[in-house]
Amino acid sequence: MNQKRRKWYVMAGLLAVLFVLALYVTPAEAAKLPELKVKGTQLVNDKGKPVRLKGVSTHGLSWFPEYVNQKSFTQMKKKWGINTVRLAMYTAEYNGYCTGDAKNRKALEKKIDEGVEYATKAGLYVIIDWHILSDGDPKTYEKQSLAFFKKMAAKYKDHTNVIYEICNEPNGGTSWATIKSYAKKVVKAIRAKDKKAVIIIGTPTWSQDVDLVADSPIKGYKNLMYTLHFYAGTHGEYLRTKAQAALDKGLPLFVSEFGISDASGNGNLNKEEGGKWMKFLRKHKISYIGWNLSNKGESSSLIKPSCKKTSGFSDGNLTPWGKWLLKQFQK
Ligand code: IDC
Repeated sequence: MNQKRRKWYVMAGLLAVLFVLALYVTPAEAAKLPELKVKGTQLVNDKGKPVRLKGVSTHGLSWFPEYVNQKSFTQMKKKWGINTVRLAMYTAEYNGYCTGDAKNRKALEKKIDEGVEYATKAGLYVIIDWHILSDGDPKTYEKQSLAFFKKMAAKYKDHTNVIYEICNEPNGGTSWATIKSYAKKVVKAIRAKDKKAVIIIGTPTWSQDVDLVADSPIKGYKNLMYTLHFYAGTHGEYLRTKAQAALDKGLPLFVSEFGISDASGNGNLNKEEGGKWMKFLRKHKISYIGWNLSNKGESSSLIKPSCKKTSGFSDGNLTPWGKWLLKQFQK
């Protein structure tokens, strides 16, 4: 072999190695999403430009774990146009994190690890949701929550796409003073490890009394947002007025869960009221997450009960709510 030809082979070999390396390295690199910040009431990207997160919440991770898979996450990003997925981990209901045994807790943590990994590979932001519900006061499982979020924050502090939601929907008359005292502890625990991630804080009365919270938000930390939830079949203008009052007082809101059925997650869809809500959210550049990615027989499920697939959904596999929500993502 002459000198020239040998050089050529070496070059070609090097290029091939580089090509293969690029194949492995690029997906992880591409998935590093811009770090998010809160500026005024608005979520912004690393360049200070307003960002709206739009996405889908899982049903309970113990209930419907099968929908947390790479194919479904990638499809939702590419075909549905979402940029965020929420991993809803019930604390009390149905093999909840705090009511089940140690094995169950381990399984749930594994599901979250998988969910974060799939979301990261798909290029999605991912919300880790401490889904309190029948345990109406977040202090009921405060100790467990602190341990959980310390663990999560240590694990995910370098992920730019992870968001922590620390108490889905306080209820049962739990006051903002009580929630605030819980939230201050959890935020402090998260910030000990993760200095910047966005943290979403639940508000009284199933995350509706944002106007009350706006009178006394948590001070001393950046990148905190507050939860506003609505189901358009039950909640209309009255709740938008409360939300507007909160925004006027400068409270950053995040709609980490909503539907257009009634508040039970079932019943008729109210598309007209849903449309009014979407207009309101658009006007204020508020992020929103639709409930829920499952085929449970209720009108707030995105997938028809007859569809047994857990990815690769066609339009025909979607419920009327699923079709409606997809149209919103594409607007
Ligand atoms: C509902 C589910 C339903 C489940 C129930 C458990 O859709 O399948 O049996 O929880 O109590 C919320 C909650 C969310 C609810 C949803 C609909 O955050 O957990 O899911 N909802 O009721 N707040 C308002 C409505």
